[in-house]
Amino acid sequence: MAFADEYKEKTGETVPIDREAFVDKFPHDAFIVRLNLAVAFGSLGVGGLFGMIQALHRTGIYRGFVSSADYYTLLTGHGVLLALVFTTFFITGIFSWAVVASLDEKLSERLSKTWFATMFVGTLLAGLAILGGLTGGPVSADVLFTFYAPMAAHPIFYLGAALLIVGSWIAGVDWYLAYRRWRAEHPDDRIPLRTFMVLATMLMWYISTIGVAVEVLVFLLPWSLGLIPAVDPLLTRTLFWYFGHPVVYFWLMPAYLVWYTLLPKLSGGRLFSDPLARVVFVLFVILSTPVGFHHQYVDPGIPEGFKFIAMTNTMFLLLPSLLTAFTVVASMEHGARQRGGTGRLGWLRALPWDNPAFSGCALAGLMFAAGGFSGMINAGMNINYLVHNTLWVPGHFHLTVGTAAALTFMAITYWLLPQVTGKNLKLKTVAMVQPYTWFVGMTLMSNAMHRAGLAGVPRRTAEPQYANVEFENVIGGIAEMRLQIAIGGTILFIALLMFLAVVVATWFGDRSAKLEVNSELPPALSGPQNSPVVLDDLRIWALIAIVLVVIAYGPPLWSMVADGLFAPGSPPIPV
Ligand code: HAS
Ligand code: CU
Repeated sequence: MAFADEYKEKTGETVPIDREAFVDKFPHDAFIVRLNLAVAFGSLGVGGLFGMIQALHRTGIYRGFVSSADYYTLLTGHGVLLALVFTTFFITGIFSWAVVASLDEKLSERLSKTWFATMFVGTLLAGLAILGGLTGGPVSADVLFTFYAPMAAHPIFYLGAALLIVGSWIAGVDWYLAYRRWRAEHPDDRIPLRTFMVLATMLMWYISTIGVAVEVLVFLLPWSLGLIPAVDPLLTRTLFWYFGHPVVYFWLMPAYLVWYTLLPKLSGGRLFSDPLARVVFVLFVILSTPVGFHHQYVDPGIPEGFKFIAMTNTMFLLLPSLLTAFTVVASMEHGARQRGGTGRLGWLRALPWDNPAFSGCALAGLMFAAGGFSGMINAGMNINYLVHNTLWVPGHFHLTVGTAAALTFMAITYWLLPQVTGKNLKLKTVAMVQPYTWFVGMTLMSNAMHRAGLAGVPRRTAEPQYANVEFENVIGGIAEMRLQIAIGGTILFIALLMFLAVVVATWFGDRSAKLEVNSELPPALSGPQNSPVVLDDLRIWALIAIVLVVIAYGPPLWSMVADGLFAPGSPPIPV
């Protein structure tokens, strides 16, 4: 029912609608965004529950939920539902909003329904395969969210994963076509920043998902169907990690889109520099992919020289995030000073810490500073041997994907949901406290995970038998770290329930005549006109990205396939 009719039915009065919300202007696109958000938040709830169960299980605090054998089923569900499903659907949702809102151009109704349905069916198949593991039947997929060989899943898991990715490809086409329609009418304009960010992210996504698509469609799926006798674990792992690093920027870049384009407004100011934001996204396009070997430093069969190239590229790849830290904090400071903030650090107090959309993004950024730091440690070839496969690594990625991305996504939902539902936020006090609750839970959990990793506690296990290890020179011991992880994990689950309560209350609330938020974005202090037009020519950056990928991956991949496509192992090439 149209909003005006519904209002009249309820109140008997006719109201002039003074809303120019996204949902009023683009009802179908708002519907698509809502569909994506619904799947994202459903996965978030289930995946988060699995997370709390694991935290309690592996720390030995409470082991009554599942057996240690089923732990891996839950661990797979946790990783897939949160890192792959929640993120992807939230991203396709917010990207659809970003493209439509910044171009003032609708998406294709047919195409958007198609990509959503493809992704949704894929998710159902993969989800069923994973949960099948709990039944003890023939369908299972206890392969963890990295799902490479030699562990094997039921074919429907691989099929589901493939559909999720193919759906995201079609979504990219939908956004690109909207851009083309806009371009036909605006031949000389610069690409609006939000759309530029979406297109750059998708370009990186196309280049990097080729690896996982080949892995799944050429190797894992035929292998699980019994069509080929064996796969080469090194080759399939390499194809996975070719995709496995850029996928983390597929999660991060949408958070950066929020930090660059929305956080300055939420802070009360304007983006410091639009050109710098474009440079950052171009750097991600170029450098995100030729670094995957930093996940394989300990793998035999990959020449050290190529691992070294990956390490060097990874260190260059810190640059876009360091530039982001500068630009985003400068924009926040500008906002704070507009709000009357003064002093060298005193301006921090003038920021709207009681607005959850703001505080969530700012706390996510703060935690990412720590997560980025542990990433630098991971990236060093020699120091990686100390932390690889320990609990340090989950400590790192709960700060990055689990906070920089996830908390930003939750925070901006408080701002976005009213605009795609036409309903003002409910349970505002719960929303206000929620980002802080997440922050406290994550501080406890990730800190203890990093320290436990240094003490040698392994990741990916239900039975880390380290109860009696004394860990000298640092406060507390293993028991204290386990307690912190369990308490932190439980607090995080509570924060998640708070978030979902706000979402559900808002979603099922009444539509509002006037929205408390609006989507007008102030222009950047330094606008796109201050940067060269070539920055927007994504074809050039794609070409450079592909050349770097060929240099980084060509020779090692060739040596892996040269000894037979399905044969395990390969002779190292001297460098
Ligand atoms: Fe990572 C492993 C290296 C970033 C996710 N990473 C992982 C895994 C995941 C993951 C999921 O080199 C595990 C995979 C598995 O299951 O095995 N990572 C890095 C490096 C970066 C990095 C160098 N990672 C991420 C991001 C992720 C993510 C982003 C998800 C979203 N990572 C590694 C390596 C491994 C690894 C190795 C393999 C480890 C192993 O041995 O297995 C860099 O991109 C980080 C750069 C970031 C910074 C921080 C900049 C600070 C900013 C904050 C600004 C502040 C604001 C707020 C806005 C340099 C931008 C201010 C607030 C106020 C109040 C003022
Ligand atoms: Cu990586």
